[in-house]
Amino acid sequence: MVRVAVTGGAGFIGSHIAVHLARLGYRVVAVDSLERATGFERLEEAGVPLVRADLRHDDLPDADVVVHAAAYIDVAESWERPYEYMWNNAAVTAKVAKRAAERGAHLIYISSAAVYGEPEYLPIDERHPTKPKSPYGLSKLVGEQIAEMLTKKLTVARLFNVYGPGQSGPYSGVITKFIQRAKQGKPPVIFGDGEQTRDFIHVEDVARFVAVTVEKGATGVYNVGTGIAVSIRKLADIVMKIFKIEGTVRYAPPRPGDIKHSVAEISRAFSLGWKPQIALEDGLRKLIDI
Ligand code: UD2
Repeated sequence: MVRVAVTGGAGFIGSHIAVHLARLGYRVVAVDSLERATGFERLEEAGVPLVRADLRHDDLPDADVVVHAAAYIDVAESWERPYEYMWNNAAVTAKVAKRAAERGAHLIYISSAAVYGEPEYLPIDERHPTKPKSPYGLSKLVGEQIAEMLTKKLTVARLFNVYGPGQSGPYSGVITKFIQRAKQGKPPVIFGDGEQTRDFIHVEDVARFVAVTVEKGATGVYNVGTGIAVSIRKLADIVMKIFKIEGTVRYAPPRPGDIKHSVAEISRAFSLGWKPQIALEDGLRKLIDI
């Protein structure tokens, strides 16, 4: 039986990946420091074992496939704590990649569209220049590069804006923020004019993508998005409609350092036989009861 270790396995994205792979019959172990874990209950419900390990200090459990999803993810915080971001995201990836290579394991590195920085053209394909705009983006890019140096059995998944059940806390994205307000009957707060666009991908579609790469042993760099650009204003309209929110959207000053547009070119991921299955409205509706 194929053994899979998912680092950050008790986090938002990692826990969805771990549970999905376990349901497909892989022997999954989640590895997590529990420093910022939010997906602990999801693992428990699905019966996925958890190893408490901080990869800055501890070793990785033995496995045939390593999904490396452990990272700090807050762009703003990365400006305050650049050293911690480089250590936890980039340096730890060096350790994970070396151990994976020594064991002949397939490494799937969960990266971010943040490696691209300000888009030079749209949609963003995998050949787009990588010029991150934040220490966070740089830490993920250096993670990619050191992993490429250390192992050939590598898949890099550059995730666009991920949402879904279990995203919570101060590090959550715009969808979670809008829904948290909607649940209190409050309209969304839009930073800037709301004309900025993003590519929102459901976390279960991300998990399905990872499963395809595991199953096929597919290596290389892949964008993981939907290929659909949605403006923040349109997102606000959809959330207000679904939650039947009265009143009007509020506007606040633009967030410093924000990029204007982001949308993925996803034909490479398509070529593996994967495609996103959850349309944005359906994904949002599924969050109503949670
Ligand atoms: C996402 C990732 C980030 C990085 C980046 C790559 C999240 C949480 N962050 O950042 O880790 O990978 O993509 O490009 O997934 N906004 C509002 N109102 C709010 C909150 C946000 O208008 O209450 C706007 C915000 O100004 C931005 C857009 O919504 O224009 C998306 O913001 P975000 O924080 O969800 O994600 P992003 O794209 O900055």
